Amino acid sequence: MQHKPVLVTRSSLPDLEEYVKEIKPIFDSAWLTNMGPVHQKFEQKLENYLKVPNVSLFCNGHLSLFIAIKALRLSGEVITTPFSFASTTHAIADNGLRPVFCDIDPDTYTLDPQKIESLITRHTTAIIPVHVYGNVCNMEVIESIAKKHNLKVIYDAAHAFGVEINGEGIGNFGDVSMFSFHATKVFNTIEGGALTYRDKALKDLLYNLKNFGITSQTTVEDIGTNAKMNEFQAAMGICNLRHVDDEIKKRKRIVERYWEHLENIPGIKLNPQQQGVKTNYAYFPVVFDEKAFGKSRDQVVDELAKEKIFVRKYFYPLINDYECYRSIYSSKATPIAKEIADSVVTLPLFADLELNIVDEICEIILQ
Ligand code: T4K
Repeated sequence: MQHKPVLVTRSSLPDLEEYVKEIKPIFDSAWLTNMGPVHQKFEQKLENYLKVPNVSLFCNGHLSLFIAIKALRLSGEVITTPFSFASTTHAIADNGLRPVFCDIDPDTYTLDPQKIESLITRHTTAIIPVHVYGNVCNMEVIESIAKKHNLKVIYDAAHAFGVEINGEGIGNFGDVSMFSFHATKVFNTIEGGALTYRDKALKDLLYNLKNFGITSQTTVEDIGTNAKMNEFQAAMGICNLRHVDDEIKKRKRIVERYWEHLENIPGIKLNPQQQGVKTNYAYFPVVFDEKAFGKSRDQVVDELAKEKIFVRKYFYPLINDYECYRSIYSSKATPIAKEIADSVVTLPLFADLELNIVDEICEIILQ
């Protein structure tokens, strides 16, 4: 085929002139970081866009999740999903806590709430579910379990920027939600992340924890870290926020095209459209049932690669199969997650992906 290599995603960028205009005041003032005026302006704009009362910005999604866990003073065990990016579990383990893996729901790939309660022990202090691919977790059941057992809930909403449920911003649920603004996400600040939460009292603590725990020039109250979003990242965020709705519209068109080709094909399972959910079309996962489809996921990946289409197996391997965890855990304990991890690919999806490339991708898959 005549096209350039097609990767799983491609960062959305504003026009160069637009970004230059946005960073000009940073050059004029020489205030580059440490929660400057652009950072503050962006934080407010995000509160509006995400329809949440409080946003705190960070240099990336991972450190924001790490700090959320620290801020809630969790201890002991945390129930989470193995079907995610490394960040989710690493943030728990790096806080000195024990991740406890719960299996996932076979339709949404999010934590299966029916399996949570049997994993709760007297050491459990929190649940960290993931809105994986932007699919919304069963928050009602998760939060009723949390309430019953007095557990905190932190949602890893890295994939869920702009997602709403029944008109409400997804960042309003649980104790805290974490968003990633990495270059590969629907909305990016180059690198970046944010926490959203209803409890205003968290604001100062989060501010201090991302700035070494410093509370004044002569007081350091906590063992914090450096996780501040700088002014150039915030400026990129302000620019990209102007265009994100258009980007999501373009993604929708691509997703619809994939559906036109791949719906109702035996052995192919597409990502569910959830009722009441305004989605952001973050990823396009496809699960292959080798018996019904006739080819395995890995064969499909290889065939596409021959045509310079480089899909990704998000999220394979499962986290409980990672070298750094597998001596303590077994993926046999989470069989549904294992099955999905072994049979899923995420197809290329980004705003400027041409529809004829989508047609080609589907043609190769269906041949
Ligand atoms: N929780 C969840 C559930 C997550 O998925 C993530 C991140 C996090 C937490 C942590 O958030 P951050 O700390 O990252 O903010 C990528 C991303 O680096 C990572 O942010 C993301 N999840 C994960 C799912 O994907 P890789 O190692 O697969 O990225 P890489 O470099 O292979 O890039 C993938 C494709 O993206 C490339 O083939 C082309 C495109 N790309 C990449 C970069 C770096 C661009 O177009 N521009 C770029 O600058 O992890």
